Amino acid sequence: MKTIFKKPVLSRSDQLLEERKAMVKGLIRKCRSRAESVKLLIDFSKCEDALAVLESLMPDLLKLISVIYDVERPPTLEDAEITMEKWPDRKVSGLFHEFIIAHRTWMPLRTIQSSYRVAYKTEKALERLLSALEKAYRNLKKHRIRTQLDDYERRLRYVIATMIFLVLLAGGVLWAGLHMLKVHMIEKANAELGYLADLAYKAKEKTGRSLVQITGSACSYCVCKESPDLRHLSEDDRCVKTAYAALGRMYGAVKDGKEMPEELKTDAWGSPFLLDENEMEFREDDGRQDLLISVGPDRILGTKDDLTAAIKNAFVK
Ligand SMILES: [Ca+2]
Ligand SMILES: [Ca+2]
Repeated sequence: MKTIFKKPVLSRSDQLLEERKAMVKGLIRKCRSRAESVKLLIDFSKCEDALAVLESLMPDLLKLISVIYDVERPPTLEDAEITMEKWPDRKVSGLFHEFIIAHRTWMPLRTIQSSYRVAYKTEKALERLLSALEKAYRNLKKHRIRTQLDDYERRLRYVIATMIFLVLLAGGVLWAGLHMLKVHMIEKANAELGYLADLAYKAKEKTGRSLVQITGSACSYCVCKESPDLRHLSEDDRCVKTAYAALGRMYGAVKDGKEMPEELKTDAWGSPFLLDENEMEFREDDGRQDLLISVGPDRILGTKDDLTAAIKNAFVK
């Protein structure tokens, strides 16, 4: 791994190639920025200023061509016109020719406001020429002026992309694992609620008494409303004690007074199951169903992750 991140020491010839590439990149940036200014000035009807910026761009454009094609010194405009037929890329020489012709047409019209059409034509020709030069440079970089630094950067990009992929993959696996665990715990809590609801119904049937009568409360969970955050409650807390007592009486009614197993008293997240006794609470014909409640994953009563199970009525149909 250490060798992957170690920057290579470049030979003298590679150093020269890197300097050439840095020069090309700098010149492309300068030309692009001024080409953008030319376009904006034309858009704002400042054609004369646009032409001045275009002419200031010309030496850098010629220098860019000379560095891309590795010519010893930048050609003058006249040199370029003579030699462009011999440039290795015919497309670039063709576009350069188009640009020069458009520029020459524009020059004598510099003070004429209606020269927009010619100005835009020149600006478009410049845009096409710059794009072709950038493409020529990319091809050159890929095949002829490749150095150990390019291989090093490619390796580095690959390693970083692989690391990002692995981190995302690990994050995805972790998220999926946690999600599945959460789903499993909710299923478990719902199954336990179902079991307890069935038990509560049997308690009513077996004793012939309502749940209000069995537990001795019309709302044994109401005491928990005073401090609905059940995360840090001890076994001695009133909410926990009341919940356990109500569940214990209900269980004992079915199981002939036996103690309720500890694991049945709490949900998948360790909070006590809560009861709201309702059937026949206010009148003989009060048909509201008794409710069993799990405060859910957040362990707070009254939030949207709470789970409930209605207990079947035994008396009021
Ligand atoms: Ca009630
Ligand atoms: Ca909750």
